[in-house]
Amino acid sequence: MRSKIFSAALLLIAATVTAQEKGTLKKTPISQPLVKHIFTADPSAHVFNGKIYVYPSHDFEAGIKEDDLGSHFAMRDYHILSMDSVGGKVTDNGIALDIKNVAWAGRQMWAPDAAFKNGTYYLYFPAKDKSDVFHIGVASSKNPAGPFTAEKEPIKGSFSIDPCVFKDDNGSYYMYFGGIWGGQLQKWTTGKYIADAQLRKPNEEAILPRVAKLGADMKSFTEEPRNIKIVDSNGKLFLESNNDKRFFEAAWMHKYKGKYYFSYSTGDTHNICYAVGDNPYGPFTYKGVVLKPVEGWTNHHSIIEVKGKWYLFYHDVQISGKTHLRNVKVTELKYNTDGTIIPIEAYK
Ligand code: FUB
Repeated sequence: MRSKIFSAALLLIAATVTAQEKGTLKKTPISQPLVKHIFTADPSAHVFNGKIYVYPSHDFEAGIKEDDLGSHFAMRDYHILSMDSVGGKVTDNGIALDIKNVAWAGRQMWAPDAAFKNGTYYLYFPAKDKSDVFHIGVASSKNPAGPFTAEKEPIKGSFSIDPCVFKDDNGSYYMYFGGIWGGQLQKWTTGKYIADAQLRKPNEEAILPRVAKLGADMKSFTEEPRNIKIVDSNGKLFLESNNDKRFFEAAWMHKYKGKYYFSYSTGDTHNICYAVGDNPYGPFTYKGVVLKPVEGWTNHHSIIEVKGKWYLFYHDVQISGKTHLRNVKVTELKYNTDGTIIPIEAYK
């Protein structure tokens, strides 16, 4: 009898732990939020000086009604997370940049990224200017966790959202960026901002992400942003109707065995997909899914190598159950011998 009561108690404890780990999720997650005291999203991870730094958006409840332009994502600052190893203690390094210290920015500090060159760390971040047009700003610091000092103007020629800054083996840096719908990429298809530009029709070619090489100062483009072609196995560009494969937002670039892997979110179909190319400008041939849809509308990620293993940083809404209050996570990513990525399902 005593042992029956003991077993029942154990079962109850196990069930409680599982429910706590799941948070608001209906399914069991494969990994837990890196931090729980603030909401974080869009994690761009890097290894600097042997330590892992995660540059996320800092979600908060602004009380703004949800819409297709993402008005409810009304973020106003950045906090940088750091850890010595995956699975180790995670430190929140406090406010690294506040919108009140960015002269040109009006609202919505969205997904950032960071880079290091010659003793200086650079934080790249999208924000709407005072006329509600997204541009990409840059701020610098001697410390990877900040605080960062922002330039007075956004990067000249920059637009839209979700910068990813990639350093190639020869020391060149490239910024990949863009996001449709609320990210306004559809308004820049002529190279100029067209306020009332429409989204593509289903039978039209999908809008393409952009890339521009960064100048030696890390604060400018050396060229007009170029379109990045993502093609199918026959070399054909995707149509807008191929919305389970075409680009939407959340660009990331990493190199694996000499090939360039461009990964991105498909937005309204919620996949993180990838396409592989032979140089930083593409074209990139679609290969498949990296991360299947997570709980919450958005899907966003970064892929880095740490001590010979590869990791996917991503987010879901485990803590809040609300699309605009997300939490960042990490899990191992594995390749097949042919270089394709084994797709990740974030829930068991
Ligand atoms: O965090 C705001 C936006 O949501 C990001 O810029 C997108 O990538 C999506 O995650």
